[in-house]
Amino acid sequence: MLGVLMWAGVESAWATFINPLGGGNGRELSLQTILDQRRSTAGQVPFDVDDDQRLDDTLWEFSSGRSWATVVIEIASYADGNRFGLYDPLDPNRRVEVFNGAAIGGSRTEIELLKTAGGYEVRINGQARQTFGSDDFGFYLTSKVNRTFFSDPALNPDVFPRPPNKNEPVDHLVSYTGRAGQTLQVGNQSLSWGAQDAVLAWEDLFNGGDRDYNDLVLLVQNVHPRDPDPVTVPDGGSSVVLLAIGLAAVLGVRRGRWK
Ligand SMILES: [Ca+2]
Ligand SMILES: [Ca+2]
Repeated sequence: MLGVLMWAGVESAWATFINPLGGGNGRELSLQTILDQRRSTAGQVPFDVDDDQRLDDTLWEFSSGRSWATVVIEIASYADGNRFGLYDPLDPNRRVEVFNGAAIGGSRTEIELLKTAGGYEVRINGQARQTFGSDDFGFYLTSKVNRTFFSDPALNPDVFPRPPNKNEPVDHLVSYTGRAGQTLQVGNQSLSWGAQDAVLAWEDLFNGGDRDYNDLVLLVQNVHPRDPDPVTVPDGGSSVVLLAIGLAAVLGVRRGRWK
């Protein structure tokens, strides 16, 4: 018998709470306002930073071999020191920096992934920088005070100190894929924000801080949340299938924690 299993990624079943006041005691623009001011479909197509979150934003894939990352806005007090990049989920210490602390709104970087004999070579603006073990990757943010937060909350060092989600691992990233024909205005650039393009919005403070997710907002084009990879089980694998069902149940329990 040949069983095919879906690898169950650990992901949240519920949207991540975003402070609607926008942080800075209301002096900063909220994430909703930031995106409404820039999206071409504002006033025509509803968009909601809570309801439209991608709940499967822990791991990603490129939609083809080449992608572009653009800084939409950075309004954190750490803005001049936040660094953003990709990490290898097989070894989260294997990272590629896409933007350093000097990046500002409109900064744009090309990312390529090339299959090689030894794995997947990651190139930044044409320069080989790192080799990943698979074509899946996560995103990370290293804050000005050298805290690194990952798109997979399970890797993060902090928990929310108060409700909602008190004592649960902090989700520092909320993500939104776009829709066909939609664009996002970034400075004088009008960039596609379609179904294969994602806005990534980060909270850069340990313990979730003010939970406004407007500290670093990026558009990464030509990506999508990782498809669950089928795992082929060899003949006689029925016990493995049962084991995997048990594992899925355990993961389901873990997932439930992250409401
Ligand atoms: Ca998330
Ligand atoms: Ca913040």
